[in-house]
Amino acid sequence: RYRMYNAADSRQSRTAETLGFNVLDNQVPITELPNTLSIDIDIASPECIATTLHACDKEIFEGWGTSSGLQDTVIIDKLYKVAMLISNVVQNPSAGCVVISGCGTSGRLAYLTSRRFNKYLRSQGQEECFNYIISGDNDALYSSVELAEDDPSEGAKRLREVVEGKTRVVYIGVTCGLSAPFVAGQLEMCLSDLETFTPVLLGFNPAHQARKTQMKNLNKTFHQVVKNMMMSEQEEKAFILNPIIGPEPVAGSSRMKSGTTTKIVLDILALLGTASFHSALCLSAPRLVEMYKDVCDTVYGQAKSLGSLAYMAKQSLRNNGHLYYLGCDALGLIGIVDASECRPTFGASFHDIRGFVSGGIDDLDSRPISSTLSTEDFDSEILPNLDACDTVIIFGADMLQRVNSRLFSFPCKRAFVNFITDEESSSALRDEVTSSKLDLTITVDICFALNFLGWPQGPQETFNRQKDGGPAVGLPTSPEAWSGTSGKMLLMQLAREAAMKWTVNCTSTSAYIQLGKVYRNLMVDVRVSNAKLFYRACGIVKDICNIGEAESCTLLLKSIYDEDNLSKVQTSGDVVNHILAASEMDKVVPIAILMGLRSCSVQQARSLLDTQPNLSRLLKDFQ
Ligand code: F1P
Repeated sequence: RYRMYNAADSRQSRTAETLGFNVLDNQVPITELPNTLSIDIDIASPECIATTLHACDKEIFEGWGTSSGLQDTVIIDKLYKVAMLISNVVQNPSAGCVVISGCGTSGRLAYLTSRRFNKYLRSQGQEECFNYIISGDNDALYSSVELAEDDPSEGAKRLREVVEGKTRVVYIGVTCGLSAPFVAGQLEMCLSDLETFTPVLLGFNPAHQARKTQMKNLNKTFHQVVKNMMMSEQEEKAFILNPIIGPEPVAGSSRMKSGTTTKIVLDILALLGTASFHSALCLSAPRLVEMYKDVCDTVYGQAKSLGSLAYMAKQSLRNNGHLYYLGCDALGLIGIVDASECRPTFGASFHDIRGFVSGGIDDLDSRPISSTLSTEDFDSEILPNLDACDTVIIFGADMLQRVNSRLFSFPCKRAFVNFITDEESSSALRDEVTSSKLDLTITVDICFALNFLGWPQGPQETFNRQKDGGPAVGLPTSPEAWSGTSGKMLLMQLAREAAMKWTVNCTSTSAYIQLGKVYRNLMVDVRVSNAKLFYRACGIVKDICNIGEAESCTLLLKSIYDEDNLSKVQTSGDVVNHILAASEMDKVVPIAILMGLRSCSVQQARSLLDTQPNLSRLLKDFQ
């Protein structure tokens, strides 16, 4: 298999051009490369899949190649500079704001961060100053609307709306691959008015690997935008935060490592930017990175249990059952996000994996979304129909306390994942009956990851009681220590969120790997829903079938249009037409691959897939 990858390396120059990424230096961007550590992930046991994901995630903290990942001193230095700018905005929210923007997973993390820190500012009696933008608007928070990512002018328009009336804006544009036109349009807008904006670009490729295809409505490439950013960066009027963290465990699946690193970087920036409210915690960027590393190691320290959880999930999906995540607050939201990402990544159906949040979506009133996402919806629509093939995973002790007791009388599988920080150590689990009705319980104890920060004395409950006029026993004694106590809560929440993200990403990815949706470490059932994914799909067909790029593109089009003989209109159409047509079709990439390997017709490839839906197994037979 390693030999296979060496061969793949030598094919990279062709792939690069197909992908339109890097015509100059003929390299596939790091975020699109297959990771050599996960080469055998498709034939690994569930436990081994978890340890492989851990090995890949470690690169976030330990670096990749010659890079030092998140510990890179240049990156750490820039984190402080950007945090200082955020802090200025936090002190003066009427004039300024922080805008975090991105597409897909990046936009979802923008939302989660701004939501979390606005709540925190409110709890400190401060004005909110974090805003988020996601391409495709709020519906894209919980379902993919990927075509919207390709429009730079829409990005600029949205940014203009959000910053109206503000004179100081810290703009953080997230695009893991340094490629999203939606973000490029916003960066360009910021660069044209550096009095108002300080643009920050967050992504995980070296600047020279930024995408080099021409963008519609902008007349530039992303690479040119990055060059302009670099010029302004010399005067500290713009910043590029691009730690190199290595390729994804499933090639190109930026919801995984890149998404997690996005969360960590945004958390650190916002924590340091709001440090005046939790000064007692003495936070530093390297120590925070350490904390997340400890959380990561702790989660994956449960590789055996994570493997069992993913096996349960896979069994449900294989037997046409479903997987449901239930959680409170951000844990619920992260579950919903993970579930929604399985559609574009693995060609999953909307019903396969679904997440629900207790209390529903509380803070989107002004921009409502159209899905049913609350645990009340789960209770009324899903619960009555649960059967033995379904698996329900309850995340967090708070969710276990609130879960509808009827859940325990249905014939489904039930798992409980608890993330222990200080906060929960005292909360007793519902009762013995509940625990005996759980098929699997996983306890992730992340207390120690947090302990090094030197908490102010006194438990949270005591602090709350005093605030409500209760007895003053064991209270924090100084205002700093008080602020530290709420800062401590914030850190616990952020650590739990990271643990949750690792857990659900591992569960769903592992389940789909076991179901054969990944071949070697390539996502062979990716949905072709925007330009980046169209070109990625071409690259996958080309590499697996070992053919030229023109041929791979033709196979993909045949599969998209369900036609062995393509018409002129079909072959000469714009990429956007292919994407629109592909959105109507199922199994576009698997069919194209099989046609390439078997030299067969679209229909024959489709019948093969009907007999053996495990694509990975099918491909192994043919290679
Ligand atoms: C944005 C994104 C990913 C998603 C998929 C399509 O990528 O929506 O979040 O998983 O790969 O693209 P990026 O702009 O952050 O690189």
